[in-house]
This record gives sequence, C-alpha cells and structure tokens, in this order.
Amino acid sequence: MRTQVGIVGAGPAGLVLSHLLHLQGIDSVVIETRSRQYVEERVRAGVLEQGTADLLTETGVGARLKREGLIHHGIELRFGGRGHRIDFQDLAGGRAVIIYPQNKVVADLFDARQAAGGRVFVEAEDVSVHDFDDASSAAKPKIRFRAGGESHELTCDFIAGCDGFHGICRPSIPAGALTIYDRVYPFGWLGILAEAPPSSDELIYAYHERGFALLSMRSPEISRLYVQCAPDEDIGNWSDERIWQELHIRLGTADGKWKLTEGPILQKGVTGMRSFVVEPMQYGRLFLAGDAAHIVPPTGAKGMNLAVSDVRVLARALAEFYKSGKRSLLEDYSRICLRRVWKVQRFSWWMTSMLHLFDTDNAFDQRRQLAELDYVTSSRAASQSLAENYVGLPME
Ligand code: RFL
Ligand code: PHB
Repeated sequence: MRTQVGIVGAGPAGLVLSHLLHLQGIDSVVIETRSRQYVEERVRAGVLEQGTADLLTETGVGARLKREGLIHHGIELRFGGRGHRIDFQDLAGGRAVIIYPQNKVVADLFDARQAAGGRVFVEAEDVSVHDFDDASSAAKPKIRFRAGGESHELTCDFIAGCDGFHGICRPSIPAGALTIYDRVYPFGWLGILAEAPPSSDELIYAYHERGFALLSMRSPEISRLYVQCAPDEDIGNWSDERIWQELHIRLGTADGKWKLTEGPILQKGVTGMRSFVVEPMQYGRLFLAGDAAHIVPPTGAKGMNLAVSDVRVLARALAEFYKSGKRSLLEDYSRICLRRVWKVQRFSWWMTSMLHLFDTDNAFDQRRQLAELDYVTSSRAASQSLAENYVGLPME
C-alpha cells in the first residue's frame, strides 16, 4: 500500500492533518489503534480557541460547531470567596473561545474524511515506523501494522507522528537525537461529567485553600467539573456525594448566594498533570505533532489547540514541498512550532502555578498566589495578558 503522508493516530492532530492535506490534493492514510467509537466517546478537552474554531469552519467541518458551540466572551477567576471576570471582549480585541467538546471535533473530522473517501484504519495493532531516517534515504519511510486480521505495510514520503503522549513515534527516534524538557506536578484533576445545567454562563477557575476547582460545561444541559486531587488519587475514595460536597466548598462564594446545581454523574476520572516538550519535533522524514511532542497541564485549556496549530504548520510545509519541491518550510517545521509551543507552555504553567495548592504548609506561597490573583484581576495590563493568551496568540 502507498500514500504520500502516513499519519499515526486519529486524535485531533492526525485527523485535522489528514483533512488539511486532502484540501491541498495530498493523499494520506491514518492508522489508529482504538475503535472509532472509543475515540469519539473519549471525554477530553472542551475549549477551542477562536483560531481553532475558525480553521475548522473555513475548511468545511464547522457546521455542527456553529450550531452547538457555545461562544464565551470571558472567564471568571474566583478566590477569597468572590468572583472576578476577565472580559475577553474588552481585553482581547473582541476575540472569544468556543465551548465544543474534543470528541465532537473528532467525530466531525471522521465524517469528513469518510465522505471524501479518506483511508482511516482503526483498531490497528502492532503499529511500527521504519526507514524515516534521512541517512537511509534510499528507502522510503514505512508504517507496518495489523488491521482486520491482516498485516499491512504502508510506504510513504513522510510520516506524521500524531499518536499522543503514549504513542510509538517519539520513542522510535534514536534517544540521542532528542532533548526532553519535563515537569511533573504534585497533583492531578478529578473530573466529572454531570447531567446538570451549568451553574454559570462562563467557566469558573477557583482558587481555594483546599485546592483548585473548575466549573466548565459541554452544553446547556451538561456540566464538566474538576477538583484538584492527589496525582495518584484512587477514584474509589470519591463517592458522588463527596465530589459534590468538595465542589460546593471550593466553588462557593462568601455571600452564599451562588448555587451549584447537582445532577447525575455520567463519568468520572483522574488525570495527572505535566509539562513536557521534546526538541526538535522532527527527525528525518518523521514529524511529531500534538501530544506526541508536547503536553501542557489542562489549566490553560491549550492541548488540543496546540495540536491543531502544529498540523496547520505541517500541512502548509507539506503543501509547499509537493507544489514546488522546496523543503525549506519542512526544515523549519520544528522551529516554527516550538516558538508557539513554549509560549503556550509558559502560559499553562503560569495558570497552573497561580491556581493550585502546591504545599499546604507554605503560607508564603498561598499569600503570594492571592496577591497574584488580586493583581491579575485589578491591573488592566495583567488581565489583558491572561485574556490574549487564553483566546489564543496569533498564528505566527
Ligand atoms: P490524542 O488526542 O491523544 O490522539 C492520539 C491518538 O493516537 C492514538 N494512538 C495510536 N495510534 C496508532 N498507533 C499507536 N501506536 C498509537 N498510540 C496511540 C490514540 O489512540 C489517539 O487516538 O493526541 P492529539 O491528536 O495530539 O491531541 C491532543 C489532545 O487530545 C490533548 O492535548 C487535549 O485533550 C488536552 N486537553 C485540552 N486541550 C484543549 O485544547 N482544551 C481543553 O480544554 C483541554 N482540556 C485536555 C483537557 C486533556 C485532558 N486530559 C484527559 C488529559 C482536559 C483534560 C482532563
Ligand atoms: C473542560 O471543559 O474540560 C476544560 C475547560 C477548561 C480547562 C480545562 C478543561 O482549562
């Protein structure tokens, strides 16, 4: 089997890339280990930067996003029992974010690939990548895998490693060729999906002496809520009742007027938190994109957006190569992406550092965090910096 670009992974990075390449007349094949249903039901991100939403709309996969996406012009930071709004309309030149779940983005893209006759192999096993080293340029890159009970070998010009943090593409690069920058946080998030109308029109990021809490949503009927917990927290220790109780405490206001609406919990899970970057994001004819190359803690709501901005750069570089034979943009892929990656890393680390409880014994740190929150919500310069990062920095 042959194609121009072999794509490993059908998350946002892999599917957006395949879609963008198709629009440029470039053929690709996507290989994914999970089933389509699994990928479409996996509860993950919920916030699209305006640039991400615009890209999906402009490339013809935004119909449902337009119908069901919730446009948010601000977020609330809640601390000391009071809410403080960050107004994007005013502070970020009218830009906004769109609440639309990642699993729907993925479903919309699967539909688009299918309608265009795109080849996507799901439930693939034993996926491995070969001959992508430029030194062995006599041979073309290959992806081997098993699917539908058969062994396949896909020969391509380039491989896109879009297989997430635990994928096989990054570890297939000789270790000496990569530098890893890593930070693991001493906490995780316990997240729930609840059949309850969101108790606020906008997201609430709450700093509390018992730990961070976040109120988010998926639709006017479904809330998504998180509480900071231990990184290895046993979900078995958290009854529904205990989760709601903790959310009431951490999100509550001093005047007692704000009410959190409860509802049946549809799903719950614990996520660890880390910051991670690999440099460079390219080795020979293998290009890493999205979580395969970098992880951000979810506090800035950036992971999926960063995955999409990587593949936008990659699609443009591949289009230039196939049109003109020029490799200059491909050679620049890593440098272009990493500029944005590090700015987003900085923002996600900063939001995380400001809002989480790091050390219950360190009263100095807690006072410093409260001062930071006070500054961010009272200085126009500081709130503008938060707003412009949250809605998404310009593409380049
Ligand atoms: P994905 O989505 O992990 O997709 C990788 C795909 O590769 C498959 N795979 C393989 N396929 C073939 N062969 C192999 N050997 C393979 N190994 C793995 C996997 O099954 C999978 O389908 O990576 P991608 O495409 O780079 O996308 C990244 C995003 O998924 C991720 O950054 C976001 O979900 C992060 N994130 C958020 N991002 C946002 O932009 N906004 C948010 O509000 C936001 N909230 C979140 C988040 C992530 C969270 N969790 C669960 C980590 C909230 C949470 C709680
Ligand atoms: C979500 O809705 O899942 C969500 C929203 C904002 C974040 C992280 C996750 O910062």
